Amino acid sequence: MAVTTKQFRNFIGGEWVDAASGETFESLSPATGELIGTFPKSGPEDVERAVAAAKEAFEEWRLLPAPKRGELLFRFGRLVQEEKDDLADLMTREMGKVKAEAGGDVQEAIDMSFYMGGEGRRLFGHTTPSELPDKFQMSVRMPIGVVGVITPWNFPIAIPSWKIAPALVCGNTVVFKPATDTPLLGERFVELLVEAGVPAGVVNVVHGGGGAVGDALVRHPDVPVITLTGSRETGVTVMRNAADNLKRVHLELGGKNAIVVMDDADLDLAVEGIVWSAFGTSGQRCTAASRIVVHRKVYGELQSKLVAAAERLRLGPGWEADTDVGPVINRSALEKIHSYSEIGSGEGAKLLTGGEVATGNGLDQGFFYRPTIFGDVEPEMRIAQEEIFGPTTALIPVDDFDEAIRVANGIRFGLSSSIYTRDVNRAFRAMRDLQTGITYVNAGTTGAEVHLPFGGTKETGNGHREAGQAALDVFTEWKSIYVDYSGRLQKAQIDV
Ligand code: UN1
Repeated sequence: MAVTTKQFRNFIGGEWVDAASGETFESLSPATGELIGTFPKSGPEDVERAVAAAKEAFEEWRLLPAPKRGELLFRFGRLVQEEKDDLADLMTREMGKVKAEAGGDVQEAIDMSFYMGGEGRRLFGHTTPSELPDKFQMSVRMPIGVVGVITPWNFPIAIPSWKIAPALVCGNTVVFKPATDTPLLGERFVELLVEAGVPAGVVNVVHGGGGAVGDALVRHPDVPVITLTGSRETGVTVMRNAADNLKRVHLELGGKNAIVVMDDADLDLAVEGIVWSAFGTSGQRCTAASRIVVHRKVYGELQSKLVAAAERLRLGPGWEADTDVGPVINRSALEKIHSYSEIGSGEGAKLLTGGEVATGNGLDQGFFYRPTIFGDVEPEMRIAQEEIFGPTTALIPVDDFDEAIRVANGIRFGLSSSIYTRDVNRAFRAMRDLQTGITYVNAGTTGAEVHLPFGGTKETGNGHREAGQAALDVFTEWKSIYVDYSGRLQKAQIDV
């Protein structure tokens, strides 16, 4: 599919507009360097206008009955369904992931839109008896206001939907800053919302960098909620800068996810799960398996099967049908990933395969990195502690189950984890003891579904979850309402 290259704009208060500065930046394909489009390089002035538009639109939007807001998400979900193939094609070009995965990314947005559309007829609160006679009480969810949405490039359609769909159904308005590596997908997302009938000002898009646009959103006093998926470093900065206004900050940050392989595991199944979780999306998922904690009894066998499977993976552009692994997002990602191969070798880990930029067969035009496996990794090594966000994984041998759990937990992050075992007791202990927001049994670390909470413990975030019912807690404020129908003064909290 040929993408028509053109100049794109911000969307503010229902109008497509250039950045106040008139400056632009380019989006390039990580597979070929092809120009995807030119986008406004916005700044605080553009954010100011977008926030003002969103603030104004909030007054009507919050009063539209929630089931009607939900219907709009159903319409949006259907439009995304119709456009799925084109969006997936575009994603292979702008972001790089392989076509089937791109389809999965778009499908998550469809699923989330339908799930949150249905929430328009629920948004349940509680009723509960009063301690006094002739008195009624209930808790209700209230919209909060303007939500600042800052999204990454790795799930360029799915992640905006995880944030924007619940924000809207709960009655908030949105200023959306898509990642600078995938602005066209962000743009298409908003175009479809507009086509679905979102009123002017309810969703605004401001393109540009985190320093200029993201920071202005985070500091803006009229944006009470910030939701960010990004790096730990960005999360810390966002939280710090949002503190002056005591904002609600929802953070979904890094991972260093472990797959534990016990001595009783089905090794072929484990190898398939590891290959998919470590090298799918070129390892660029927060949920990617970047540590494999293996019982020594099966270490040798698992290692050789895994290396053979990794070496069979074919690198190429995402739109080619036989591609297993696409490019990484940009040059600086490629350099960072390679620097960790050097760090791993320097630390004394054994490079079993990969460890180099992939060239030949046209790969030189893009940012391709060979699937990389390190063996004999010590749990404290940097390659076993730091998020690399690329197709690199580390095999860590252990002697028993307790050590496996200790090693798996011995990191600052806590997003996803997995255990391969056929022992039901071990499986349940792992479900209890792995300190992550998500745990899989006999499956890899990726593949979270939209109707369960998504997020992590420890420094993966700040306690919030997105997706499922949990997302509603990010985008609503609880209000408790007491109605006294006794017709007399009833004093609560006083001895009578
Ligand atoms: C992410 O990488 O930030 O569970 C999201 C998964 C996907 C989402 C990953 N459904 O791997």
